[in-house]
Amino acid sequence: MKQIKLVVLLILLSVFNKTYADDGSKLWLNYKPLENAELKESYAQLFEDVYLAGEDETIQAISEELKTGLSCMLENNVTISSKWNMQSLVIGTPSGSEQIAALKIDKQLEKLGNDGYIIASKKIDKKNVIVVASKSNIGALYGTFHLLRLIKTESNFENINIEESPKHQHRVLNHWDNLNRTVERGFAGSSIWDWHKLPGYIYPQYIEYARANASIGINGTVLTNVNANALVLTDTYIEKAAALANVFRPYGIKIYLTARFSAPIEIGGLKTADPLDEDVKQFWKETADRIYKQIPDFGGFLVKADSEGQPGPHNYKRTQAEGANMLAEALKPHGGLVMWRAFVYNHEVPVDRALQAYNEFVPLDGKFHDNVIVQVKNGAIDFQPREPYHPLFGAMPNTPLMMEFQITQEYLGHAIHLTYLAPLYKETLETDTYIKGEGSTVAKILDGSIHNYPVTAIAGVANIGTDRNWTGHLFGQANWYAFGRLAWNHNLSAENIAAEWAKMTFSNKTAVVNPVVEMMMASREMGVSYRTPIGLHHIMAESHHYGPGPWVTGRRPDWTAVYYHQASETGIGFDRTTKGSNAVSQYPEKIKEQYNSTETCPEKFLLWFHHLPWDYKMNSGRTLWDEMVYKYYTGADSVVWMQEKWNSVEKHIDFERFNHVKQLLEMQKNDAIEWRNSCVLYFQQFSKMPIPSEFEKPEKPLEYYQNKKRLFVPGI
Ligand code: BDP
Repeated sequence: MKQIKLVVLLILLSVFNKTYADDGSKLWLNYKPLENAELKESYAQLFEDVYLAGEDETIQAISEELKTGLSCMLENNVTISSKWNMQSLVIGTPSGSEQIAALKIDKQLEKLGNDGYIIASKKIDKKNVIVVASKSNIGALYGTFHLLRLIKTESNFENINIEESPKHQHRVLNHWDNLNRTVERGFAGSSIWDWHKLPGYIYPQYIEYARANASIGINGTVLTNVNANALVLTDTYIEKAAALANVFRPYGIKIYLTARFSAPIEIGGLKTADPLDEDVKQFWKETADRIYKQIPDFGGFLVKADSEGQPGPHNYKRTQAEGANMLAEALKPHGGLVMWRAFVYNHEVPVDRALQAYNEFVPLDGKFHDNVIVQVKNGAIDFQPREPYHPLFGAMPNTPLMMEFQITQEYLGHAIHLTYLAPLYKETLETDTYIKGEGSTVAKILDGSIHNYPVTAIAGVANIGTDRNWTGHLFGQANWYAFGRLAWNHNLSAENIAAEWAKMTFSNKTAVVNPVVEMMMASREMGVSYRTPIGLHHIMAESHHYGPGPWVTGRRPDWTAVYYHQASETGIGFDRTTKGSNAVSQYPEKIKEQYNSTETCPEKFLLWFHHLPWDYKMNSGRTLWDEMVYKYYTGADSVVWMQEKWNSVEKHIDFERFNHVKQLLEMQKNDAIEWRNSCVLYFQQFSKMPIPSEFEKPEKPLEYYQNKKRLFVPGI
């Protein structure tokens, strides 16, 4: 009680003490004054006068960002002018400025493309300057954000020479936001899109959202849920979406909408949505025309069809390609893109769910129109804490594929657990498929270098809502940030991104950066260990997917846990080998062989591909049962390690953010113990083996955990 009183008192103090209170609302763009006084002084001289060439809305956005960023971080008065006057910072394009044109960097910029840029030390009229230049104003905006990041992270500007260009053309957030402002799998409040007040009212948050995305290179946003509502395609909603598009345009962000396949029936008054029906085609053509009238740079449609009850071409015995192509034809005259999801599965199809997308899509390779890209989740089941890469990557050389990652932590502790996802993203991106010899990583398939895809893209399911800190958990911001950074450049390391984010969010002090990065880097593996070690998957609680549920059974086997873990007295794991469901055979030969044998299958995927006896010997020398228990216990214990790390930063950061994370870590610790106890007790019924004596016994019996109900969990 005493402790709670103290916490409340400290919170009150922090709220009233403006200099300390930080609610995280400014994200990584908080532009606090630099801590290093000497550096601040020298930067202040370097970045006092800016020549910013050009004058459209993007240039205005650059100007605003520089004014705020430089004057806050450097505590100086920055002057920005559109005339060359021997300033020391020069920003713009060769077409917007004689001085930049005179640098003869056109070819270099051309090579970097529209979004690429350079930041380099140059001489203009014999004056040493730092130039941020691009072919386009949007590229100059990206370069400006990079420059501000370099300042914030206290980088060296001497003889600077940076060249940047993105690895994917389309770097997109997917919002699973409904028109009533609920967010499917959203844990950070309501949807930030206030459809009721649009188009009349523009929240400042819309601009902040655009700035944050542009700062990490995101250039597209799908506003609505994949489980779509056809109403968004009516004029009333298009007008609302257009208002958002207007806000985002200066920041280089295009909007996309989700297209409900049955919209011709629901809002078009037709009797069918058959993609080969002429009236249906006409409906979509007119719909596209109506959208482009209001949103001339509309990005296109994202479609979930024939999955989890959503309508689709299967309803008319048509293929996924026929469905996608019909929409592509409607968008084609306007330059729009169809992002067609490969997440197609049905419990009535009598094969392992992991096989279904591949079986459905591979025969259609090359049959999609050139403005269709197929959006594939990182793994074949569903955003699990760990999955092997989706076998579709590499299997469709003639159809551009894009990645769909989840940023929102549906299966990784919602906005309560600290789980840094860049290691998960990197694990998939760096997997070698060997499809064209060694080095044929998933990343290289996505960026087009393996199959020469003409369109390249990557999407992340957003974790953003109306919470003051945007993502519920402050560290959720790091996942938004890391997704953007990797969408721009998949070669960046998870660790460097974490350090960059920590510096921009908290401080450049090593006493902060080091522990924060260590926590972040360990957090995903920890989350896997206390939930689904050794390749276990889909054993979470029903519906909300937050806590443990290895006991979940039900009508649809593909939505139960018992279907996936297959635990019995003889062993545990899903046999996907050539003797089982044969999912291994969807992988290229080399990978297939590796996964098919227990000798070579990485232990992290063992129970994903193999059903093994409880006394199977692991590399550690332990039995499978002991190893599993060991993982559950050490995983849960490591949250305590994380708490200690976090406590070490207390004296270096503001109380408000410190306490926010501290409270959540305590919840995470208790949840991790619940996962551990539930799973160990549940599986022990089958293994009938003891918990090794070095570990404390679970406090409560299995029934206690089975009966624990969580009500009104958000995000459903
Ligand atoms: C699952 C989610 C569900 C989504 C579905 C999807 O539980 O809410 O609608 O993915 O991606 O992970 O369509």
